Amino acid sequence: MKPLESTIGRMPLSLPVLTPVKAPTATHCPYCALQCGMNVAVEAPEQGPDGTVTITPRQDIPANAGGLCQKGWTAGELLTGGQRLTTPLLHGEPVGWDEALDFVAGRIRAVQAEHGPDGVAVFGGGGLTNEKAYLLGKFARTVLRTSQIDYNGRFCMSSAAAASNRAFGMDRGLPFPITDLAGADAVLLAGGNMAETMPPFVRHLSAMRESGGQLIVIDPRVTATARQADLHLQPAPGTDLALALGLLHLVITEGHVDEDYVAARTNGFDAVRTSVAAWWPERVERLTGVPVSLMRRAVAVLGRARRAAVLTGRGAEQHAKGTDTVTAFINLALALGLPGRPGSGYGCVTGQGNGQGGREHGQKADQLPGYRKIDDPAAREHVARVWGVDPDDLPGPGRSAYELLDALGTEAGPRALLLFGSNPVVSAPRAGHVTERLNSLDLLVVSDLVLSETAALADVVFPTTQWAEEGGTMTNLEGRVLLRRRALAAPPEVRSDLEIIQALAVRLGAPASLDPVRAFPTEPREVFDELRRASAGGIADYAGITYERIAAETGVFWPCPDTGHPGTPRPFLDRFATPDGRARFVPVEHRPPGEDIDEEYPLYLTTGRVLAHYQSGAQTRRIAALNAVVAETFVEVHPDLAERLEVSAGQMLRVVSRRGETEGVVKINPAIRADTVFMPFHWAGANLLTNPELDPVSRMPEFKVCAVRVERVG
Ligand SMILES: Nc1nc2c(c(=O)[nH]1)N[C@H]1C(S)=C(S)[C@@H](COP(=O)(O)OP(=O)(O)OC[C@H]3O[C@@H](n4cnc5c(=O)[nH]c(N)nc54)[C@H](O)[C@@H]3O)O[C@H]1N2
Ligand SMILES: Nc1nc2c(c(=O)[nH]1)N[C@H]1C(S)=C(S)[C@@H](COP(=O)(O)OP(=O)(O)OC[C@H]3O[C@@H](n4cnc5c(=O)[nH]c(N)nc54)[C@H](O)[C@@H]3O)O[C@H]1N2
Ligand code: SF4
Ligand SMILES: [Mo]
Repeated sequence: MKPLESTIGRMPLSLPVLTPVKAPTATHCPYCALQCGMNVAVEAPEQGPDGTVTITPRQDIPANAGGLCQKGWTAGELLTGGQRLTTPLLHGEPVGWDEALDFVAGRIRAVQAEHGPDGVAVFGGGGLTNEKAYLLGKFARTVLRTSQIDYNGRFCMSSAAAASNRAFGMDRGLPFPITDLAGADAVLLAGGNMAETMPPFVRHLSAMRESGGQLIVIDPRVTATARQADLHLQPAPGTDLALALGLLHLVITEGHVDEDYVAARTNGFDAVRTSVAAWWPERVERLTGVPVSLMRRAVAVLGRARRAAVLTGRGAEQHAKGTDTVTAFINLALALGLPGRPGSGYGCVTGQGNGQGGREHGQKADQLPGYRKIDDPAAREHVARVWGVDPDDLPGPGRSAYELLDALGTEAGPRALLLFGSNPVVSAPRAGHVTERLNSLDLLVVSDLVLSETAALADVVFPTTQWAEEGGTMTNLEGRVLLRRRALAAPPEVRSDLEIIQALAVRLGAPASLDPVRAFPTEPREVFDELRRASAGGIADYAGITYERIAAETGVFWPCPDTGHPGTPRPFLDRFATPDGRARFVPVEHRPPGEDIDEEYPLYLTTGRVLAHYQSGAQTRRIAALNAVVAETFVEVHPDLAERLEVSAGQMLRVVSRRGETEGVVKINPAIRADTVFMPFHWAGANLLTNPELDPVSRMPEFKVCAVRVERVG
């Protein structure tokens, strides 16, 4: 492994040559799950970096209908600048593809000869197209035959997914079109800050408010979204579960339960009714800090609403009790009779570009394509038949994302890692420890478009194509399958992830029954046609979706079992996806965070996002216009805390947790709780502090709350 400095200094500086495919091309933003539609126009000179890419919003995609955020507007900058990778790197040195691929294949063979198939692990991402996610899972299970594959979605919406599966038998982020929100009388948003994380989303909430609907936001901070709310409930971080129990208690005592709906469409309400009896409002106020009067007003708004939605974001979900917290919000929605009613429901606001599709097609440790379970014999049989392998040869479930990273290089853990589409050195919890684990590997291979902090540690880096240089499908937060289209050619020495997977399969040799070239196609459409067959009959059934239909119909909602089927915008209207068609109430209990504050670490740290930057920042920190907005990490503190520490805005603050320490510029904000500090995770630092305690069901780490102390620097 090479230290960061030695590889960065030798980044290849050759610049891409732009060749127009067709301009403008209708495609979608490379970043978040809103998947805003955009037109990409390319003006391409024969040579050099002077080509310009112009991005304008599409009007025909309902999620953004003419809007984009600043990340979308500036997304073209990484296509043309000198910031991207343009040749493979071997120990930091530019090399040819054959040399890099041969090296990787040789090392994989050596590691597996010594440590068995599970000696090699794969880590994927929710930003990968459906085709990439699918082929990566197939490659891991059939060529590497490893059980050790998981992805960054585990850090994202996995708690909401687990809770939705438990309650509805299906996890489709929003089980209704986003435009339904405009017609609601009330929306309760727990732990989401759409004004910064999905600005065009706010149009749908504003449309609701303009026609008399009310927005209720639950967030410990007064965010840009909370400022637009009719009611803002500001609980202590990590106390949403108690708050949701308290709200349901009030729904029951104030007579707002939709008894007919509960009787006709659900099971298990009696146990939940009993379990929330002890969560009277005064007790909840003591625990959460939310005044009883505000809880009552929120319940009155929800109880009055004819149509309403309950939504959760990462703020409520990224906790060691995230699955139970989301379950408590789903119980609330069910008691009010919302899920499966036209214009109403519960939804998780999915985050990454393909956060929805990325969790359906088999890059998850416990999963096969079509949202099938890898330990289900019928699922194994079906998928093995499509793949042309023996079901007994498919590995079983592997480790979840953090557990996988934590095991790397250990006696029992994998010795090699292939990583596609994630930057865990910045984004994983307890990132200092994760970096040590990555450094202890015999082989680290990273496929990326830029030299991310994680790529900088790799033995081999593969430079990969970006969104506007490739085709494929992305499934947005509504479950609508969309087409990513190629607007320009990639630089000559850059290959797509599909090409990289095929090249490795050819070198490693697929099982005897497979021809690696045909089993791992590089044309996205060919991969998609196989994915359709692999998903057929599964929960996330894409069998009837074709590229032609997506283009003609501005997206198709899954499940869509055959080409004559219209797709399913609202899957729960008649029945839920459970065996008896009824939704399940599940009793849950509040518990404190994995790590509570004490004398030594007296403050809560919570982490999240700012508008101008995306995720680990690997892409957006390389875009000048976005760095001009926010250039460095910061620590948001209440004025009272700043006064006690004798710091003022712009000075440096050290933040220390049981796992590590970091520094950030002081930002004073009277709208944060005085017992809480906030840091964005777009720069290395915040995650040196975070607590990797995992949710027992979803294996989601506790990103949103840990105990810290802060000190003035100098
Ligand atoms: N600008 C930008 N947009 C993005 C992304 C990005 O990195 N940058 N990433 C995309 C992705 S992958 C995702 S997952 C989404 C995430 O979208 P959001 O869920 O909106 O994002 P976060 O900022 O992580 O968290 C939302 C809010 O949770 C609050 N919060 C913190 N702790 C708690 C708590 O205990 N309870 C409650 N109720 N709230 C709490 C925070 O104050 C924050 O305002 O954004 C997507 N869009
Ligand atoms: N403290 C804290 N930590 C968090 C969170 C939080 O709220 N707080 N949020 C968590 C959440 S919700 C998420 S989703 C994760 C995300 O964190 P990461 O998984 O690190 O996500 P990105 O920064 O998007 O990393 C994607 C990487 O893949 C590259 N890339 C983009 N597209 C492609 C592609 O098509 N192919 C390949 N090969 N590479 C590509 C990008 O350049 C980038 O380096 O972070 C989590 N970490
Ligand atoms: S909201 Fe999301 S999809 Fe839309 S432009 Fe911004 S980052 Fe891109
Ligand atoms: Mo995410």
